[in-house]
Amino acid sequence: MTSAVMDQKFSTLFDWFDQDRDGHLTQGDLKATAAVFAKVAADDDRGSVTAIQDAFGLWWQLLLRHADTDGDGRVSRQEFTTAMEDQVTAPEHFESAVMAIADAVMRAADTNGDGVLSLDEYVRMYQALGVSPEHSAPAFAMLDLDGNGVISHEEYRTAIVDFYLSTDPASPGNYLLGPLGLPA
Ligand SMILES: [Ca+2]
Ligand SMILES: [Ca+2]
Ligand SMILES: [Ca+2]
Repeated sequence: MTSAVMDQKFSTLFDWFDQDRDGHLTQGDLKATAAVFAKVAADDDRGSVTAIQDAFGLWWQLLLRHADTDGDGRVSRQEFTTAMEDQVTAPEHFESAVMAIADAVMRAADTNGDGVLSLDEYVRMYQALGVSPEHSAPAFAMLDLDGNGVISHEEYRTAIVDFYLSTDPASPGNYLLGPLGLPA
């Protein structure tokens, strides 16, 4: 199933992953993206870094297998969007490719180790990923579903699931990467 909202979200994700901005995704782009996510983790946090690299490696393998139809090792925006909807977000792949990254990044971003993300921790995490506080601070308030001032592991997972699976244009998880420029 496809929708304008999903296309918009995966197109935003494509732009984020296309690190060399040549309009195609390659293994190099995914490795560079993994390196950006790994920057959220402290230098001595090898466990999180390895988990992030492994999950992006799996993500690339799924794209290569299902999206790179002409076998040139490059994935176009349209191929990416289709493979995201049909394969990467399929139940058998979603945990190991997508949730594994979210879990590792959240663990790494929780610098005081209390199991939840404060506004400071959240904003710092997204700054490492290149998202400005101007976007991440309002997103924090929306993702804090119970309004207790911190984002729990459950709330963060809900946001990730929303972002990847919800076709609702008003879903809070849509704000995960900043404004999507959705049509009014
Ligand atoms: Ca590229
Ligand atoms: Ca914390
Ligand atoms: Ca909360």
